[in-house]
Amino acid sequence: MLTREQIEQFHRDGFLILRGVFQGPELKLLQDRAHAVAEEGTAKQGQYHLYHTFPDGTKKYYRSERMWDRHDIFQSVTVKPELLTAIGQCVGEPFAPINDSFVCKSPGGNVPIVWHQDPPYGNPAWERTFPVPNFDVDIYLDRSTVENGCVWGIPGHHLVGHVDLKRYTQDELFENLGAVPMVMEPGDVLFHCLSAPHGSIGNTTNTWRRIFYVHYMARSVLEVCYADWIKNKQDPRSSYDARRARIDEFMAARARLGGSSLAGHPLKVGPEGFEYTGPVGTPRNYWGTLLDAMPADEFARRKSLQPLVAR
Ligand SMILES: O=C(O)CCC(=O)C(=O)O
Repeated sequence: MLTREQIEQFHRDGFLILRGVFQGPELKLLQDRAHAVAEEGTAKQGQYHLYHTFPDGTKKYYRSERMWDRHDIFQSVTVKPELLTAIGQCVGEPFAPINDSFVCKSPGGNVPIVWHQDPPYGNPAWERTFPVPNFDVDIYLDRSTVENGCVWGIPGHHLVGHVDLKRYTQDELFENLGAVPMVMEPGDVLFHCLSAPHGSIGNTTNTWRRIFYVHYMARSVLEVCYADWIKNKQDPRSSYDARRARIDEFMAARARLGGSSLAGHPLKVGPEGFEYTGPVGTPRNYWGTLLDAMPADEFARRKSLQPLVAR
């Protein structure tokens, strides 16, 4: 369970690190199955793997999609009660797991992820951030360090919608604007807001750096921010209701692996998905409330990515 201070930090910075959420045999199985997916992708076998193309035309595996359909463990960790509790405390309304992916920096792979905001915030039409908190949940499978290409984030700019990152070089974004390296251990979890500027350098070490990403959302976030996903009728799971319906499947996978149930946790499953029922949480539409209270000059300063004054 998060403390009030952790929740406030999350809403202030747009990033929150949770230490040691996954441990022991659960973490080991997750690492092993993720490694099997990485080996498959590296060998250019199977489906839904992504490859980075270097200027000389060579390709390097760096990402896979649809992890939930590959092994029970990916569904099981997605519904770990302690994790769902922390998510519910930060969202402030019912939510469901909507999307997942796996980013894999192999030893010496040297694939950078250039600075960006995640969809939909690369689009300048998003002048303000949607009022319901929207963040990725990043489950770390390996030690992630400055040397092996950890994620860097610029805290404090996630409420102001699109930010013009192209005004700056990649070096400036890493060095001059208050970027922080997210140094993580296996089993740690990072909450990162989709709207928060972030990027990472390539991995030139002999270590792996792998992260399982899960995007949980409230209904309104999917239906407004990702309306195009729903319109894609080729994906039978496109609607919120269809994705929310997978919760039972995920809980069954967790039970098969002997994982803990929701019993004893401040959580319930309702028609709109998981609901946090404890006392220390986030009010509905909280980012809208924060934005309404933000003076215009502060909004403009955050939008321009000027370094924030000491808080
Ligand atoms: O894992 C990383 O280095 C960053 C991944 C990322 O930002 C993304 O997939 O949007």
